Amino acid sequence: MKRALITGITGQDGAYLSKFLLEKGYDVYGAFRRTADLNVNKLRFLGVEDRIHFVPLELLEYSNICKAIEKVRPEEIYNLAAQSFVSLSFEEPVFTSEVTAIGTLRVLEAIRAINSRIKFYQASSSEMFGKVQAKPQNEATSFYPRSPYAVSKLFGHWISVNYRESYGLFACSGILFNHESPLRGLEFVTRKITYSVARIKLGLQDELKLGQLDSKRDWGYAAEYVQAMWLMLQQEKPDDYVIATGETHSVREFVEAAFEQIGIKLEWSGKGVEEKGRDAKTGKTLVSIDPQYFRPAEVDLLMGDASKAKKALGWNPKTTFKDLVGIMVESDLKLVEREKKGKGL
Ligand code: G4F
Repeated sequence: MKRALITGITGQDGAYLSKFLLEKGYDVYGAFRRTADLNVNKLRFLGVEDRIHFVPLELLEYSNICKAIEKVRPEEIYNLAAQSFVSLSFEEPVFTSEVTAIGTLRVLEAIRAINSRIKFYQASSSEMFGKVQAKPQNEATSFYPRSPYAVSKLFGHWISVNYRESYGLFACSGILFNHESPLRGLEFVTRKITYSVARIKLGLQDELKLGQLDSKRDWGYAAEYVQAMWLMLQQEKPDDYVIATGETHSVREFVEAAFEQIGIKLEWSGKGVEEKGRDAKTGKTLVSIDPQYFRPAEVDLLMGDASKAKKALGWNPKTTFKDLVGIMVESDLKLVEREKKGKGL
């Protein structure tokens, strides 16, 4: 039985990857931070929380990472842990860098010291393309990060490449474009939208307040993206791959599609911070702008070209943008109904 160690096991990707690896017959070890409550909600949602071996691991402590690796003796390590909220990285740039950038280096150093045959997956991000230098973006596109988060991810990416080239580590970097699901954190725009739409439908909320409506993202389905992580580590040689759908949609389009799911057509009026989205039938304001959600520097457009992954890994995204919105709204309608009855998740 192969052993995999996953950092960031309690997040969206950690949960989907755990389920996927368990189905492949892996023994899955999940790293958790002793300083935070162990929140297994996402793992429970997928019905796998009882099958994970939890190990304490703190990315800020080198010796702690070594202990976890020595104890687990994994064949594969998936480094998914990060301070991954772009907005927060402007408020906490030093912490973000310590965890997201130097944390990755600590894991690589520990692998090099303990067992350089361990295969390593680094969760890189399309945010590294930032102010994009080409459209669509692929593995050859120059990076131009626009936030402390993206700069940290870029360090994690290059240090993984560097350890592969310098020390022969089997280190792969998956440059994943935005990937969403019912397990996405509520701080991210897609889930904030679908959860709010469900609350509006069930009469628990009047309005949804958002920031930049015209940012465009390449949104895929997270459950499919974790398969690509595993596939990268099963290749003969380590390499880096862009994982994306190849389609781009604005936040505005996501909002419109989400309201359509509950039978509401939105009509827009006004400009800038005065813009409103109204129910075309009733005229009721459902969406407005709150400048607190604007960022000091924005990434305007992301659109990935995953040709390399399609060819080399045989990976293909299947869920369409419309289906993704549908899956998320439907799941949140069920969740909010339960919450309304006082049952929670
Ligand atoms: O959902 P977001 O916060 O995701 P963002 O910044 O694209 O980053 C996510 O995807 C990356 C992959 O490219 C990951 F690396 C990263 O860890 C994270 O998972 O924001 C998407 C867009 C932005 O342009 C933002 O300004 O939505 C815009 N937006 C508009 N109103 C909002 C809001 N974002 C959030 N979070 N909340 C809003 O109210």
